[in-house]
Amino acid sequence: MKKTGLFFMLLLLSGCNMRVLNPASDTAEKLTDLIYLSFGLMMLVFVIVMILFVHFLRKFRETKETQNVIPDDESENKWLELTWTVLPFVLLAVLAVPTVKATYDLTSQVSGSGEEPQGEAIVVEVVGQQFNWRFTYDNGRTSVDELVLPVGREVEFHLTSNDVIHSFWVPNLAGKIDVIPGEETRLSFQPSDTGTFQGKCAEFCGAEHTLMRFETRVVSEAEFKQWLREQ
Ligand SMILES: [Cu+2]
Repeated sequence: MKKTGLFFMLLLLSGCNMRVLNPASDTAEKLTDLIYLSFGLMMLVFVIVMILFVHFLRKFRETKETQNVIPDDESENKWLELTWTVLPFVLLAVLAVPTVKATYDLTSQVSGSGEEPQGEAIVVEVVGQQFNWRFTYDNGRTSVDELVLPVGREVEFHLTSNDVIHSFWVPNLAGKIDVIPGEETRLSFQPSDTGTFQGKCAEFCGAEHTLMRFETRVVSEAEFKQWLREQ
């Protein structure tokens, strides 16, 4: 018990910085909102259950008077039964509607329709291989384990793998997307903040899977243009 208390204390003091709760793109923001919504609902259920739990513990505790009393057997209670049938439906609906909506939005954005990206979007070809990431830009500039993106511009990734299945993930910027040999998957988002964000492979892919990390730098348009010209 003491150890658990200490653990939560440390967690609190660490001011824990969770990447998925620190969105820096339009897509990541939607995902973070969903996490908060489901967490909020869970807490609501948890608190209500705990209050009822303590209430019943007190109400039905054994006292001198009730020691030898066996309460009446209640066979049904229409209102109670309705409540615990309908309430979960309501909770699930509250959770399901925004989740399905966000999933549709993101999937149409992610998998694209195979059309060319609209207007201003920049395209980055991504190749995952044991154990690094290679990024190729429109103008032929390539980089390994270093992804540079301009802030406020839609980016479209075309991803494929040279060997086994990997998964492309920058928690601050978007959800995971599988990177599959012989196939092209797509992902797009618009970074909203500048900064350096860690990306990683999120699918176990071999001995050095944990080292399959890359750095994502979101910079100003001018810095991005300059970086593109280098090399
Ligand atoms: Cu991998």
